[in-house]
Amino acid sequence: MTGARSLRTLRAMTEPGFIPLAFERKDPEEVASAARAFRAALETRRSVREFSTEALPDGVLEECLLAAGSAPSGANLQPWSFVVVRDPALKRRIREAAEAEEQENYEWRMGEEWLKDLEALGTDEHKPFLEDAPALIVVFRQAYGLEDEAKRKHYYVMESVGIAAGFLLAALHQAGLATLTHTPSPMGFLEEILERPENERAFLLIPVGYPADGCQVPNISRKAPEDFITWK
Ligand code: IYR
Repeated sequence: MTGARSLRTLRAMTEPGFIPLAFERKDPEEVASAARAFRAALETRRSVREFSTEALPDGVLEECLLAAGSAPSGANLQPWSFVVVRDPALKRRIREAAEAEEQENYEWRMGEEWLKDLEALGTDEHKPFLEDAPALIVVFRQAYGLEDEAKRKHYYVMESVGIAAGFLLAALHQAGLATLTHTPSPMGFLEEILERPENERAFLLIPVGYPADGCQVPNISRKAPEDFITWK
């Protein structure tokens, strides 16, 4: 077999059974302050739509992708793959295809109510960030597994890939990078341009980089705790 090892191969190489959990117990005060610090760090994340073309430090994307790949998943089948696009010609093709879809989205697919809901974000069909950002991470979900050309069932794919994407966004933010969660739907063009296998569907397109000088973001607010948390 060439290329990546299949999950089945990895499993065959792994001793069966259980191992002790590596768990670092924090003091109660430390638990609360760690939670507060992480919350405060995440709260400063904003979706960025104006990127600088500045390059990324070496190694950062790999670290963040490893963080994403550590997410929990249905039956631990890890039904995701990530493609990092840095090649300017590929970024251009992706921008052109995304803008073609978005043109139709804004023109007729989304409808009045949707367009009104987006007004505060100031978005339109132009997506220069797809070329400006030094990297685009395309998250794919694997609808089923393909090992040695045999199909294998995957479980809770949306949940699993959503969690991995959340880990990725948090890791990139914690590393000091800006991101956008972009869904120029339908996203089938990403499967074609990036020549993905038949079991993969584009899930999310994440431009990554530094904000452009003078970058502005919408002045939005977040729900009050009582509006989204219920204690019983
Ligand atoms: N995909 C379009 C429209 C869009 C839709 C939602 I829902 C957003 O939160 C933001 C944008 C675009 O990216 O412009």
